[in-house]
This record gives sequence, structure tokens and C-alpha cells, in this order.
Amino acid sequence: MSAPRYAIVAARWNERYVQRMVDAARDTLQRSGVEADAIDLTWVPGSYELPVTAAWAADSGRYDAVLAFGVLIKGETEHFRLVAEAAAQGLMRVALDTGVPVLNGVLAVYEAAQAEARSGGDHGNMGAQCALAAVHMAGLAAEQRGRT
Ligand code: RBF
Repeated sequence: MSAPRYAIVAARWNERYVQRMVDAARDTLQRSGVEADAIDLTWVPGSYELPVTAAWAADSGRYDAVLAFGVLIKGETEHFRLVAEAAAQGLMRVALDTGVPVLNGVLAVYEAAQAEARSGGDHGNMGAQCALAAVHMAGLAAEQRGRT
């Protein structure tokens, strides 16, 4: 079996927090034995663009899992919730349509401090959590392929 490959798709909005999640994801994947050059990163404008980009990666057949990262911080309106829900549903659809595990690392928070806490602060790092989940799911997907 060929060495596992992972795609990371990341949204530029609130990039400072997203970058920390991407860094933690890379670090955790590599600590799990993934080669640095087996991780491909694609930046997109915002979280709303994550699902189609995840679909391109999943459809390519090159990746064992796709990790999607974004940060939505509530402004004056509920727009952050709409985008978060659209991203979550879109990412789930990609996973179910392709059978490739897609990890949802999109934070939807009320204030920047909550994003800070979840991208390497008091509440851990969503990037590392998604990377561990990605490795787990890639293993399950490989087992599943072995059964069929
Ligand atoms: N994208 C994010 O990833 N995080 C945000 O906090 C965020 N806030 C937005 C707020 C508004 C009012 C709008 C219009 C867009 C926002 N986006 C955000 C961008 C969105 O994900 C997408 O890139 C754009 O809507 C273009 O499709």
C-alpha cells in the first residue's frame, strides 16, 4: 500500500488563527509518521469556499483524508452561522459522496478570544485534534477498502 497522503484546505479569513491550526495539523500528522511532502496545503478566500476545494482534493483520488480549516467570528449579523452551517454541510456532503474522510476544522465563535483559545490556547488546538481524527479515519477507510 502506498504511503498515506493528506490534503489541507484553509480559509484566509482570520488567517492568524487558521495558520495556527494548519501548523498544528501538519505537526501532528508528521508526528504520526506522515512525510512532510505527503501533505498538500491549499488556501481559499473564505470558509464558504472550503467544500468545493475539499471536493477537488477528494475527487482527485490522491488523498487518504482532507482536513478543512476556517475561523468564523460573529460580527453584527448572523452571517457567520450561515457560512459555518454551509461549510459543515458541504464538507459532510463531500465525505459522503466520495467516501474520503473529510475533517471539519471550521471554528464558529462569538469573539476572537474563543478562536485564540481553540487554536493553541486554553482549549487546545483544533488543528491537532483534526489531524488525529484524520489519521484514525484514514486507517478505518483503508480497512474498509480491504473488506470490499
Ligand atoms: N469567511 C470566513 O472564513 N470567516 C469569516 O468570519 C467570514 N466572515 C464573513 C462575513 C461576511 C459579512 C461575508 C460577506 C463573508 C464572510 N466570510 C468569512 C467569507 C466567506 O466565507 C466567503 O469567502 C465569501 O462570502 C465569498 O463567497
